[in-house]
Amino acid sequence: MPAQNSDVKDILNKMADLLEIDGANPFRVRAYRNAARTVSNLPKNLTEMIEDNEDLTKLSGIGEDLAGKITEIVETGTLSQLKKLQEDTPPELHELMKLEGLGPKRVRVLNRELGIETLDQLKDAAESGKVETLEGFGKKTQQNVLEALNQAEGWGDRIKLVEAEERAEPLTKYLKKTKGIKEITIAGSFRRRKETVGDLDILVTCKKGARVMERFVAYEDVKKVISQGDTRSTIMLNSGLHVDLRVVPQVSYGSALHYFTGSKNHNIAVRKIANGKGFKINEYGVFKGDDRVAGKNEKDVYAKVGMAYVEPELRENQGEVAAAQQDALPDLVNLKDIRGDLHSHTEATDGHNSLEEMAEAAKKRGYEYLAVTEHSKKVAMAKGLDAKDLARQMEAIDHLNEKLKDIRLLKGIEVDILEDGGLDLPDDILKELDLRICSIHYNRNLSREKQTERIIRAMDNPYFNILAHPSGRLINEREPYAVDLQKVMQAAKDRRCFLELNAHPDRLDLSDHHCKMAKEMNLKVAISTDAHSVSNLNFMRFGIGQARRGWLEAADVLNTRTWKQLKKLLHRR
Ligand code: DGT
Ligand code: CA
Ligand code: CA
Ligand code: ZN
Repeated sequence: MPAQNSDVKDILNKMADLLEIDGANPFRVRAYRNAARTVSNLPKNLTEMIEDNEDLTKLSGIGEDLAGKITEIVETGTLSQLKKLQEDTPPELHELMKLEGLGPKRVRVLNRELGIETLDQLKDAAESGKVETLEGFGKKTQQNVLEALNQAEGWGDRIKLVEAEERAEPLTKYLKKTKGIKEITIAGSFRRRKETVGDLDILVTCKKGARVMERFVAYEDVKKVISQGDTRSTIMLNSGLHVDLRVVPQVSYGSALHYFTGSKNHNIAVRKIANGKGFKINEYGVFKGDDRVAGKNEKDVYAKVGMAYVEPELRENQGEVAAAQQDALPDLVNLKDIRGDLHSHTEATDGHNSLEEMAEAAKKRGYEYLAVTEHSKKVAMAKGLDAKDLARQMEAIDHLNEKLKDIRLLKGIEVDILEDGGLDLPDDILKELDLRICSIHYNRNLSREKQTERIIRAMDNPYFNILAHPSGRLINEREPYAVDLQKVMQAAKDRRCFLELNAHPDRLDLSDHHCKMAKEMNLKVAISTDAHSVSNLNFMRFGIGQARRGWLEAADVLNTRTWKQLKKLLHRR
């Protein structure tokens, strides 16, 4: 099984972690981290690049040595050097490093002084007060460690939606080749576009169930067959992901799709309504007595019990059931409603493509505009722009816009919000831009009050337009910083600012819950990809999924507007 880009990224990051714990040269550690970042933003599949003999050393931050390692990972699925390092390091040590507030230095101290190798051992040590006695730790750190352990408990069980897509795509392609297969759909949380997925639930219609199952368990990426039957089987992939497969007859397809899409709570609520009307509902159909009165397609299942069709993203039993009975469901935003992207980076900072390449890619998507929003100077590790650099880029954009047809580049910036709530670039350059998105990358550890105040103070600047990735979380990697988002949203509304729903699958920040909160406050949200390459513009679909989970309609989304309309909205006063 050739490795996916995300596998390569994970292995490179693991190398960096282990080297760091080992006390290796920081430059070496950083080289691995940069390479991991490059890989995760690549426009292409590494397997294909290697097959096509493309020169990997042309990629930013990748020399001969790393190119060789990446090739080894892609071809073998692992890295021999990593294996060696892992043998010398207790396996959970790098999990410890991921905890907020515990860098490699501290993990080394914990390991050396207390012999800690696992999360459980760390928990014991922190609970019994041993951690605070260590040099450089103290009571507060110990408390933080306990909190971080709590938060981390859920990680690892669920994978990001993007990774689920990467695993699902080759598998469904493979299954589709089975003779006699009619329908194939991935149901469950995947179909509901949940930001993380526990396992995959694949639903198939086929007359010969056993034939599908034989092919399923023979998939090359299977690590273990957990169960195998004629209508239902479960496998575990090498990555640890479980996949359930069900085969149902065509007459039950709609009901089965409804059942296995879930959520469980949504199903239970629908079943209750059905029962109240004298129907029985299960994965085989809707029944009145012994008669199947619906089941072939999903829309009929809802219609039969007196409900409007509920889009999968809404099926969380969060009010959608009652709304469907009253025919009062929202008309959810669609990918085709989006007229442009309001957050992107180019090779001027840490992106991988030129202005022109990004513009052409946006045009190809049918967009009217693309905002170029590089980091500001404070973010030195991403080569953030100072006022002079920015002025130069603005000129380049003006120049290019004269040439471009059917697409307009917007002159923007992703300006850092400083600790005191100031912005990282002077007003006299900010005011020349088409839009300003503002974000926090440093001083994440302020108290909830201070962080909230800091953001609101930044919004007092009349050039503040959009708060980017508002909570700062990275899914399964970093918790949000402490902040009162409701208060921030109210302040944004009062000042005619907006919030971003960052569509990058590692972020999806705002959460679905916060999207809904914004909608209820009538605060518009920008769905933006934070693209660092042309292919990243495709992340828009994840943002759309999240927005739909948050009940957003086209009118709730800023970038469904034409540039003419948008321009007015961005002009505060
Ligand atoms: P996940 O895998 O944790 O991300 O979440 P789901 O929603 O995919 O859950 P999963 O894989 O356990 O089950 C798939 C669907 O099957 C679930 O969304 C609804 C349905 N289902 C599973 N167990 C039950 C149940 O006990 N009652 C009902 N009504 N539906 C169930
Ligand atoms: Ca599932
Ligand atoms: Ca399942
Ligand atoms: Zn960005």
